[in-house]
Amino acid sequence: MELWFTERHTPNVKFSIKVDRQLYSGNSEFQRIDIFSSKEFGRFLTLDGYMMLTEKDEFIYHEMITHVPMSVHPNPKNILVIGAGDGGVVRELTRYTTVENIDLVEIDELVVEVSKKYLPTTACRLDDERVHIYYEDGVKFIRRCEDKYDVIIVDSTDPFGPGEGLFTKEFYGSCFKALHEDGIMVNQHESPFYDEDAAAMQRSHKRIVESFPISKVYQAHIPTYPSGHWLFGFASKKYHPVRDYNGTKWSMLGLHTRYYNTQLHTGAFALPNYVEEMLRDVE
Ligand code: AG3
Repeated sequence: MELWFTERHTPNVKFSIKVDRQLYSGNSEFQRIDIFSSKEFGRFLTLDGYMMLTEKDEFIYHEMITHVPMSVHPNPKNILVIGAGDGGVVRELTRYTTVENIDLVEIDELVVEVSKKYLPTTACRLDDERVHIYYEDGVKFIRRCEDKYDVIIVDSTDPFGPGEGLFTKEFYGSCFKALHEDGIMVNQHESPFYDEDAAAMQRSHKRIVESFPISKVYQAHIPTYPSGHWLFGFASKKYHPVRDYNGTKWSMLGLHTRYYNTQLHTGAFALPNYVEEMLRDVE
């Protein structure tokens, strides 16, 4: 008997991974949570049947969503992470000795519990003393924040279900208010490739452009997400992600990364023409 996990990427495309074993399945108040093990990708986490991370390729996503803003901001000390209960973003952030405080706002406590138990390589730094976890809806949490953070990282699910509010104009406005005058917000920005994802990506880009003076998009190659071509949004009050980037300073930190490097940082902001056109259409 063969066991396969399948995610529907479009009404006409499916992506499947052969499963060795299902390690966990449960329902929280918010969503269904599953952990599988596989030969090709190691263990992987899905929420409501959508791929969140695999042990094999999560480093790409977590390095790119974290090190790009952390290397542009000259002195990031107070960080807010929204979503990301699997701990991948926190793992990357705790490598910066200059970071003083990390607030992690995750709506679903069960995601944290399950990740700690089954995904020790991503959830390994959630107990760092600088990390404070709030089990709350990020949309509500951020309404109360003003002039507080240097960097905000929005590691959401897709723009439906529990993560829907994290793609709204109101939410981006709250992020702007929650940041210091030179703050940076980065978010997972969906894929430009399939029509439905591209439409979601354009909608969120439009709202970010309306909320921040500097709003750029960068890309990475993530094999287990729809089309494998994924985007991140870089929204900023003051710093430009390429012109204000000091790669030499970041290299001096001596952090070992497997995907991110200083040349790739600049290159990731060079987008294919069809993506540039989609973004220009809503700017
Ligand atoms: N955040 C989810 C990215 C979106 C994936 N979409 C999909 N598979 N349809 C990933 C969380 C990792 N910390």
